[in-house]
Amino acid sequence: MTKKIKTSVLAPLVSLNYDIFPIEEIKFRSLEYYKNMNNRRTVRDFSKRLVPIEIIENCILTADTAPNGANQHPWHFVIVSDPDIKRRIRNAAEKEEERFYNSRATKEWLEAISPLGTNEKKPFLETAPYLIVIFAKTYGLSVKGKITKNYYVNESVGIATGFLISALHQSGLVSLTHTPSPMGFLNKILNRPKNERPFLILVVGFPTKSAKVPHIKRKSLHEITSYY
Ligand code: IYR
Repeated sequence: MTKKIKTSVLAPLVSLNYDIFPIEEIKFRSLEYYKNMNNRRTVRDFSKRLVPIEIIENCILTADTAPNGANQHPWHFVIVSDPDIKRRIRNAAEKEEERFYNSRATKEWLEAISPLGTNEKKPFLETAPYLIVIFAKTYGLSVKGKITKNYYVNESVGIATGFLISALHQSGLVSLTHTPSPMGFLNKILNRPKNERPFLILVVGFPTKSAKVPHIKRKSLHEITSYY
């Protein structure tokens, strides 16, 4: 037997705001979007050029439109532009990365990332105008300390992060997903509560004029799909 939910807790229904395009236009739009996103590259050479905070805020509002478990929005975004905080994050991240590259990473892992040419030095954590530090709310915590369950946290925060990366790219900025591991130092530096787990650092700004990216290939459709 299905459990009855009190109708008073159901959200009221409103009309869907949806543009109907002719199918040819949908085809065109899908291709244009792909071509645009295919130009996105993860960048590690950031210039010092500043970015108005409003652009970052608009992109974060886009991230907040992501589908998420039980509409709980289990995320928190910390926008870091303060040079002192950026320096503290860089110092802590480089400490972890030194351990990663010199002992923690397996030979297999180091081989897998060797084409990217990365190392333990992370100057971009100070050069880029913004670090958006994304936290996942592993559970809900009210001001009174009441704990509630959050649903599909990883999926939700992953999708929101994807929306954010897409929004930044569509706006004309570049980004880098950076995940020093472990990232617990971010809670301390940024004063975040214990129910929040650092998900990743998104480094955001403009590339330097001479920025280079690794020569990588996307997969072909047949490699990543099957049909029934
Ligand atoms: N976190 C390290 C190592 C690293 C790991 C993966 I998986 C990458 O795709 C890239 C780097 C670093 O940022 O250098």
